[in-house]
Amino acid sequence: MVNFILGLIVCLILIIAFMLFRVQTIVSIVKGHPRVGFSNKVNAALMLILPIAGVIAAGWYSGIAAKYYLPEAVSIHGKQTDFLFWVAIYIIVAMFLVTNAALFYFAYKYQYKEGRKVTFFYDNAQLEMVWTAVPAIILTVLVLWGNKVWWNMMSIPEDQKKQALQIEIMGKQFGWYTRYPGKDNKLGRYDFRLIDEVNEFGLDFEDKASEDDFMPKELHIPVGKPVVLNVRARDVLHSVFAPHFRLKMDAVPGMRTQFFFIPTKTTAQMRAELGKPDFNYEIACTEVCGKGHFAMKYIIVVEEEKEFKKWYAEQKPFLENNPEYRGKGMKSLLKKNLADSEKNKKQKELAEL
Ligand SMILES: [Cu+2]
Repeated sequence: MVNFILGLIVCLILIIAFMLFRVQTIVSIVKGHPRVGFSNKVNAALMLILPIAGVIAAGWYSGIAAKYYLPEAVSIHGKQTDFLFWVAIYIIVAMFLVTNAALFYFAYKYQYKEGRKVTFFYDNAQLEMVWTAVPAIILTVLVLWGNKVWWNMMSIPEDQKKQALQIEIMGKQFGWYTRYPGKDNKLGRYDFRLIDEVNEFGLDFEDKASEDDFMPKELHIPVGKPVVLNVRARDVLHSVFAPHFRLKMDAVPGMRTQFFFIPTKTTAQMRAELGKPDFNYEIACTEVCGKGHFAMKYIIVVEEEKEFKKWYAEQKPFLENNPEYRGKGMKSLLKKNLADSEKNKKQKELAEL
């Protein structure tokens, strides 16, 4: 209520000020003075006050908004993208300030004065050259640099491809499921037709590479080592978003997407730096994927290589917990389906007789 009354008062003051200016203008016209009088000076002064007030307000709000910025980047490409981002922002802000300062200052400086005449020039090739060339050079540098950073992020260098840890992450309404390749560092084959309530990933256990695959409850990765996330979705579009690693990749049904990154700080280091002993890196889903979308949180644990290896060795393959799946795969499923359909066909024929 108080805000409403305050707003009303401000509106009334503005309306009264506007009416006063109108009256003053009409009076000066009646008196035979030129149309531009005091209000011309007020407008000119406002041309200086407005941008200065605007810059102060924007500076003040940037301080408040800083807490909504992305957290510190803890991946190699994350640092590169952040640097590029801030260089671009500083250039944009500097250009904005310079051009707008000129715009408002000129409006002030060349306010109406009796007897002053405008200078008319048709064209100025030098000016055109400068304001075409300067932005063109700056934009070319930013685009080429951005392109380099983009390809650094999206392509996996050959030497790191072999030693990279391959992890699969699957989005499903509503949670994330991860799979590690086990000792052979090779993720086994899968097929959606093999999915059931236990075999969530639809793993094909006729493929030897599937036999040692394991599915932990958290994503563990070693610090300073390349990691490849193989992303897929089981039902609708999801999106893997881990802001600390500047990692974001859509999980698309029926299509594998990939994200390559190298973490640079362990969870323990981050906890010590922030003074938050319960801090965790996490993944959130950034695709509005249904009612339980908010629940798609998954913890990432970054640890020293030694700890990671120890954890890795302790994990039990899926087959060890579910031995009844051993040897079950696409071939046997297709054979079974074929036999079933033949049986059905025969039964149908018998029924028709
Ligand atoms: Cu989702």
